[in-house]
Amino acid sequence: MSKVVERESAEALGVARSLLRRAERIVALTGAGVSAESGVPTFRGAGGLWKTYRAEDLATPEAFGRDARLVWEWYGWRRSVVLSCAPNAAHRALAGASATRPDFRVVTQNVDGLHVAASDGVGPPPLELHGSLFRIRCTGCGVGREDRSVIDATSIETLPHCKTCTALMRPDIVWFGEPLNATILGEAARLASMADVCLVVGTSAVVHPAAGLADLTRRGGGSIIEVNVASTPITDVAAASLRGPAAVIVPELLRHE
Ligand code: BJW
Ligand code: ZN
Repeated sequence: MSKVVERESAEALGVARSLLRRAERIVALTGAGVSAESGVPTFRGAGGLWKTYRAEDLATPEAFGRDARLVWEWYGWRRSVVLSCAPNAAHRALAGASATRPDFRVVTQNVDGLHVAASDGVGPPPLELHGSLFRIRCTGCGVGREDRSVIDATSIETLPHCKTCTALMRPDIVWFGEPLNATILGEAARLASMADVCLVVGTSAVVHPAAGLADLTRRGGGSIIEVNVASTPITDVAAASLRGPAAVIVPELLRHE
């Protein structure tokens, strides 16, 4: 098992930087914590969405089948929160590394679009494992589109409907119990398996299959570097675990990379 080097130890940043310097292929796996300093609520922990809302009532296909209006009301609110947020220094540092290093890819569980906003179309696009708050998809014919409009959740009739077949649209987000897009997950797994370093930022690492990607790097002989304000199931297997806010640590880590 890899030796865990915590942020508090003087070596930690040095070990992480040296791993990154030597690495040819890097995958950055991010979660809600990377957007916390942009003002986007996380899911778990103090102030997390699942403290106030039940995932079973809002983020499952069954919940949408029971009460699509309620689910859309919640997603309308989430969209309005995120629309008032901007990428932070961690998103920008990851976008910069992705644009300048040939084999640096960002894989995110986040649906807030802030990695895409930070990359501004430069470099390979971040892989969004769990979809996007700003894409919607038809429950009838499956057609999808970008959508940033204000959601009117007064009634089922006022919700977004398909321009092709008139059926109800849904958020293009992966809910609990739904499979991830096979092409996106396959590409993420390929990148993680081949990576020399998996840089895991701001995720509680409990939601699968995303949480298993870092292990693919380790099983392929690569190392894990973790950046988080708290410990997670990944901490024990990370070669270096840096404790602190992503917007401070990530730019520091990638500055000379
Ligand atoms: C900071 C910070 C700062 C804070 N700086 N850090 C039992 C065992 C194993 C698996 C399962 C099981 N039962 C069910 C499952 C499967 C299930 C699952 O994994 N459940 C577990 C919770 C137990 N997975 C699924 O259902 C997935 N699908 C699937 O498995 O399909 C199989 C299938 C195949 C074929 C046919 C049918 C099915 C789908 C998972 C979809 C997850 N969706 C969500 C909601 C999206 C909706 C939305 O956004 O509205 O995605 S859940 C939620 O969790 C969201 C996130 O992407 C995901 C991960 O959360 P994340 O990003 O880690 O956030 P937090 O809040 O948990 O953590 C934040 C972290 O940041 C913390 O560590 C903080 O310390 C840290 N932090 N501030 C640095 N400033
Ligand atoms: Zn349709």
